[in-house]
Amino acid sequence: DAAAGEARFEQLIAEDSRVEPRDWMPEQYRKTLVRQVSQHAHSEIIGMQPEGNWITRAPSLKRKAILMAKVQDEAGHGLYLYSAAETLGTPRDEMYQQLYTGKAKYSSIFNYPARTWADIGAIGWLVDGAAICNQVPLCRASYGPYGRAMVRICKEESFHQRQGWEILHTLAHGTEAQKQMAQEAVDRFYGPALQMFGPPDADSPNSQQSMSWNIKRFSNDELRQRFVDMIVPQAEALGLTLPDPELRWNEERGHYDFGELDWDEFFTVLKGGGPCNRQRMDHYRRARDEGAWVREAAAAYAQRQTAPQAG
Ligand code: FAQ
Repeated sequence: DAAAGEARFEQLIAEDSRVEPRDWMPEQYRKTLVRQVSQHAHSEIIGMQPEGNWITRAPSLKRKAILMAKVQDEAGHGLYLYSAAETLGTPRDEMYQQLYTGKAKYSSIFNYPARTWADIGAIGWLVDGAAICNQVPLCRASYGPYGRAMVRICKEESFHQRQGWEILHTLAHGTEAQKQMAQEAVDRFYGPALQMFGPPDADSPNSQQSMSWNIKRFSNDELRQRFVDMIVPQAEALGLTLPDPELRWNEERGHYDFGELDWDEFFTVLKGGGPCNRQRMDHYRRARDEGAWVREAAAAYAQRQTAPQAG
């Protein structure tokens, strides 16, 4: 009964064990997870667009093959995150519909354009880097299917990050113009990448509850700090600078201090006013509309396979 289910749920959380699809869970826990996991899935799917833009223009056959594989990985991540979200009882079509109508969010970062080849490097290094920082703790999320999906996703993201770092390293050690292109890409993506961790803790309405349910393990600001601490030495190794005059080592805290981010810009992007929000959604809707006949044909074929044969 419900009381026993609730007690067991509380016990699972207290023991830091896993909640599985058939276990009783509070409605709000279920809702929080569907929100976070489906928005995470949408981010992977929309996240294919900035890099997809460069597949036909990658500077060599080898780089093209690598980029294609990376973008395909993002599609795969989206699909298994939708599968994880489905175990919570929301049909996949409903989640697609929420993205299609603009009701569901996806990560702010994918509303920025990839203007140059160096941006592909910056996306790999900073965007995948931020994704790993945020997602490694999610491997321990209390909801089993989400945590398990994260394990494989994180392995692939680590490879993606090295791929981006290597693009930037090559450019940063190339001609003056290439080095400048790499620096400009880092200048453009640094702030938006730091905003992927979400609003500051004081403006993060979901954090506290998600942390008490062991979905999130660290607050938005804690993970943002961890990311800054990680990328400063990496930027030095690249020979590039991070565009923040307030960035400096704080001996007392044992962390890097960094300047306030442009939160007005962040909330504008969340409300649909970023540089590419419109383009990303138009493209998604067009692809979905144009692919409708494929889904219908596949469904009709599947039905014919299971229906009793005539004659
Ligand atoms: N963009 O109360 P909180 C990737 C929303 S990585 C847009 O702090 P929460 C890999 C938030 O949803 C990117 N919206 O929320 C890749 C909430 O609104 P809601 C995806 C944001 O959930 C790389 C409101 O603000 N990663 O795709 C953002 O506790 C390269 C209040 O915020 C994930 O989704 C934002 N940046 O914490 C792919 C990771 N930040 O839903 C392709 C899993 C916050 O109430 C190429 N998600 N909001 O309407 C999480 O860890 C959490 O959901 C946070 C937000 C940390 C993102």
